[in-house]
Amino acid sequence: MGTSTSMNLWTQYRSIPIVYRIGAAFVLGSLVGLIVGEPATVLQPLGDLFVQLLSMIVIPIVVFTLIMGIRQLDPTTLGKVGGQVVVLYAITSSIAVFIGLTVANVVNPGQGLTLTEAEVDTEATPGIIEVLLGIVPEEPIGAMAEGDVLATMFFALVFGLALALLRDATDDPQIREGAETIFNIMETASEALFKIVWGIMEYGVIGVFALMAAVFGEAGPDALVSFGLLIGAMLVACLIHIAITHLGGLIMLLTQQSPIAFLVGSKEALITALSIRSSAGTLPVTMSNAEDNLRINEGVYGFSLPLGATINMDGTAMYQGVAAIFAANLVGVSLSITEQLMVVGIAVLASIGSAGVPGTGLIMLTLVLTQLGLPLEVVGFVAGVDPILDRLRTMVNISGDLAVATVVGHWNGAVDFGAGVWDGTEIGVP
Ligand code: DAS
Repeated sequence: MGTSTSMNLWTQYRSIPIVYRIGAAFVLGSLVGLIVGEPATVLQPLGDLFVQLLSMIVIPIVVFTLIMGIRQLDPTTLGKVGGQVVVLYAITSSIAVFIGLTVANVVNPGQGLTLTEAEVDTEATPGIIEVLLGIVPEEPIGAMAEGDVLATMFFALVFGLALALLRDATDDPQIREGAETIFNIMETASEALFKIVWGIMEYGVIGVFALMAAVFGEAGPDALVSFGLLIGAMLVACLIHIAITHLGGLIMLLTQQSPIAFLVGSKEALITALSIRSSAGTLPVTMSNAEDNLRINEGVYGFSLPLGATINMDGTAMYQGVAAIFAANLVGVSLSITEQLMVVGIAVLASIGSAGVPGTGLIMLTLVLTQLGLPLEVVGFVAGVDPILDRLRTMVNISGDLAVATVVGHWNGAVDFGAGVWDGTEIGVP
């Protein structure tokens, strides 16, 4: 094949929007995994590279974007924005658990299955006090090095606020100018990081293909068939929550914007979340969608999205409800309303202490099952298909993060949605 022909093919390939190339890789990878089976897991390292590339820039993006966000926001409004974000996170996560429990009570996943013996890790996530204290880093650079998003956010928030106050409330012109210079440097760094994000997404076509081939190669049709009801119940609950809570309640009711436009503007982040099962790893793409497509003010998303990637996990909370009913059915018991309300409380609180990384929901399940006195073997039992369930959870987590950011941006006059009616056309996305 001549050079010009291959160049022409390459140009045509690049002309296809990245999100469609990644979506095709997702489907093809799944089919290859189901056809080839176990040998397909040899592709796993190519998928791991994609996740590592995204993880590589999570901390820098959180630091620079959050500080840039504060630059946009007048420090006095941060309290208002922060309060609105946290309250909406708690409300939507609670609704998610109720939806999960309701759907599971109707579908009744796990009935007719018999529990097999399995070793599980019973280490529960840290207590709520420990989690809250852990937000203040003893060593900020250490927290960044360890990828502790919450502690990094806290330090970036405090540093950004200090810079903003130096810029706005100091008589010394030299200090004011210095603060502005640091902000300018960070703005350039933030732009450079978003350039890297789109470069990583180019590789994502290969990474997503490999990830899906490996997971379906390992799980195979038998695993899928035996857990069909569990996956089905989770899928239905996710769709109901996204449709009613995120699109109906948050986007249409609270911002009067088009839900389709919201989905179109969030698609890269949703597909990435489905592919890599990590809210933290998806964060660079989530922020890019907030900036370029949903056109939310950096002052809002720069604060709400890193926080959301860590503490706002609607999908994860919902899964605790679905899996609790599945576990109860596996051992032939039914959960009382009080026990199911306990699941709501545990799921919402535990999600605060859980990081947005693969498998968080599975670890959280040990906490819920312990509290309910249900056998921990269930965690090992569902672990086989968790890579698939985790993708659904993470997608809902990201959808909730972006929907809340859109509402809070709208409330604070910080969403321009294309100067009026935002028709969902992609803006600035290669
Ligand atoms: N994978 C988690 C996340 O990144 C969600 C989960 O495991 O429940 O949000």
